[in-house]
Amino acid sequence: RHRFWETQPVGQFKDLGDTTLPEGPIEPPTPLSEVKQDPYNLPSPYEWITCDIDSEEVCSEIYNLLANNYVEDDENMFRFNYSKEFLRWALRPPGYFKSWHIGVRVKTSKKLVAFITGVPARIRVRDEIVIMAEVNFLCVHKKLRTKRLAPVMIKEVTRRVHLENIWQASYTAGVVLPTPITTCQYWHRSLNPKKLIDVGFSRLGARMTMSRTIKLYKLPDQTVTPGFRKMEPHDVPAVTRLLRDYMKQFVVAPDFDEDDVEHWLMPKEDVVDSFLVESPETHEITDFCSFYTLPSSILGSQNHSILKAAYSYYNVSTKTPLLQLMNDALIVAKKKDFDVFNALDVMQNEGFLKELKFGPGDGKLHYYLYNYRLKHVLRPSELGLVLL
Ligand code: MYA
Ligand code: JJ1
Repeated sequence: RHRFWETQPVGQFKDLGDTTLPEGPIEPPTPLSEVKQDPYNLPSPYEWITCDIDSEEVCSEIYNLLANNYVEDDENMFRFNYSKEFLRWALRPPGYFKSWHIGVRVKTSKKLVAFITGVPARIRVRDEIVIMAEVNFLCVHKKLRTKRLAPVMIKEVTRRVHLENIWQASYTAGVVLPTPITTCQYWHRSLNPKKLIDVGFSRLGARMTMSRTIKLYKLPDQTVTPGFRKMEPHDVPAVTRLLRDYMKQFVVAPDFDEDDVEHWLMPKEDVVDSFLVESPETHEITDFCSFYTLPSSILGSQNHSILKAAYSYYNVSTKTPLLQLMNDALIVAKKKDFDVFNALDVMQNEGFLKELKFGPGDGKLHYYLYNYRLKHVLRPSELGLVLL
């Protein structure tokens, strides 16, 4: 069934439910001298490149490859359109390795036709901190699909990760592979229902008119929580403490330090937005919410070419009810002209999705670990990890 994945150190379908297998690494590390020193062979028309994402030209080539060939929904109506600024943010976290930004070019034309990336992360699994690569942006040009290029790219990124003495990875996919640690549901909150309906992202509900629908999704102009404000640089230590304490409850979650929080959560225009609640009395930071900007190209519409989507990222509520905090997040997202606010049913998100008028989407997201076994599949609410 899975001729490539059956050869890899990942949980296999046949082992699901076998609780005699231990939790933890599936294979031990090998001495670095035993890691293959030269790249895997590509079919002869192609060559490996290490992408210099500092270069405006290279960044544009990656942007264009992804904008034309990356993930689509099941009816091919929308395609993720990560911005260049977003890609630079996603690919240059603290301690990143340039060698993990891997492209494939056609030797003769130098055209970029495939891409895969890793970035380093400390991920806590129960009470172990595991150094991992987060693998993302695997993309093969539409004209080169089903030629088994993806397994070579995955093996090459694995080799380059091993060369840094890192032996585990985390990744997500819309497809089922051996074997998910959990499967999450996408939920969507309409902010601009008329546009969403016009472009086929959503439909008029039964016994609903356009004007009733617009009224249903109306939001206040101003946030309601006293002390709700944008995160600022001086908040990094307090937000780190708040987040670290909150993330303890999840089985799998990032182990963020202040450098990570500064990189991943400081607001960056059109990339990531973060807000917090500072108690007007004590000036304590008690709550936090964030979302990232990931537009999609609209493939069929006469009237619109871009769907502006916000994706729920990390949220922490200790004092403000999560429902109210996320309602304020919706209010600021609407003000920033997002068309839709998306969220997965991870962490405590189930506690606000239905109440805040999110509806389930037609997409699922499967989460995976490479070379790390869990005894049991997790519930989405046990997962504290959001990948971009
Ligand atoms: S998920 C986003 C993936 N990208 C897209 O969906 C964009 C649009 N699609 C494409 O560009 C292509 O269809 C891709 C496959 C490139 C996805 N993850 O070359 P093929 C397996 C893993 O003939 P193509 C993201 O970026 C498939 O089951 N494997 O197929 C995270 C089959 O293997 P098997 C996948 O369609 C990526 C084989 O590939 C995926 O031309 C994490 C067929 O290859 C997928 N999304 O190309 C990667 N889709 O026969 C793993 C298909 O066994 C990282 N396949 O079923 C693992 C950790 C590595 C680091 C380890 C360090 C220690
Ligand atoms: O966005 C998604 N689905 C939308 C559009 C569906 C268009 C037809 N297929 C959707 N819309 C309904 C919204 C509605 C609003 C009012 C309330 C009820 C709901 O369902 C889906 C997620 O649901 N997105 C995708 O399919 C994109 C791919 C997802 C997998 C991504 C994996 C790759 C990431 C790797 O890093």
